[in-house]
Amino acid sequence: MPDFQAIAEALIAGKTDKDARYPPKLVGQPGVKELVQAAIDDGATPNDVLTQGLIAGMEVIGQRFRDSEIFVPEVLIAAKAMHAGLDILRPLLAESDYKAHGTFIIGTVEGDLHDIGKNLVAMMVEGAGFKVIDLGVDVSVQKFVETAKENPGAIVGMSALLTTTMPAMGKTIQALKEAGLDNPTIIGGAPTTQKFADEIGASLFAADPTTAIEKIKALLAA
Ligand code: B1M
Repeated sequence: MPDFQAIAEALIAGKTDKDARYPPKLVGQPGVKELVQAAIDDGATPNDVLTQGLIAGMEVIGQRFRDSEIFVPEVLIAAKAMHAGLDILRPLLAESDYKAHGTFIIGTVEGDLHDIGKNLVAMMVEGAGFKVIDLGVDVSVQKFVETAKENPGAIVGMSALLTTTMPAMGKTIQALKEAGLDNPTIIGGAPTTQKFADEIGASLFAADPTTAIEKIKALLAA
């Protein structure tokens, strides 16, 4: 019987593989890598391993992070464990009839080099079952527009940490409209607010990754 719960628990604990030294209490125990492989060997579909193992674990991480029960390092460690599992699943998912929930383009806007929060959002959204295109930092308006054009319907996510770079979000949304693109947009980052999102015409605002995922899913379901 595939043990999805064990996969989720290993991910939450940040146990990537058997040889990992972290967390100390699980030294020598199988990690996400071995547990994902075991589930596949036991006949589980890649989709079930993804949704009931990896995504289920990342959901717990997201909720604990939002409730300030855990902090950035724990999220990064869990995301590393998630990637150990995804490395095994990715080729299998490509061969199967698995469809991602959608495509999520994300970048830190022009002039802004802060990427810690942006990376967390990218990892959590990927962990929630989306295909993520991470454009990195200091992303030009043009780059966002080009990528949106290449990915019709993809959600365009923008992060900004500086009050001086927030206006680039509005410029990007304006440029998307001028290019005739109707990709939904979501903004976030410490200085941004729902009020600012409304002013610049963003589809969504989220203060944290879990809220971002909830709002994106609700938008796509509407
Ligand atoms: Co910078 N910096 N920094 N900095 N830096 C701030 C942001 C600042 C508040 C510090 C301060 O003065 N108190 C200040 C901004 C002031 C302002 O604009 N009002 C500031 C400044 C001024 C600067 C420089 C201009 C400093 C200088 O050179 N004079 C310079 C600018 C460089 C540039 O970008 N062009 C600069 C540089 C840097 C470093 C390179 C040294 C480094 C960045 C390293 C990196 O990111 N790789 C850095 C850092 C680390 C910070 C602080 C200390 C931490 C930011 C951070 O990573 N937070 C920050 C002060 C602070 O916040 N205490 C500061 C943790 C991260 C998890 O949170 O990014 O908010 P956050 O992401 C959250 C949410 O906001 C949300 O989810 C995340 C998880 O909950 N979220 C989204 C983020 N993006 C989202 C997108 C979404 C949805 C949610 O949808 C798409």
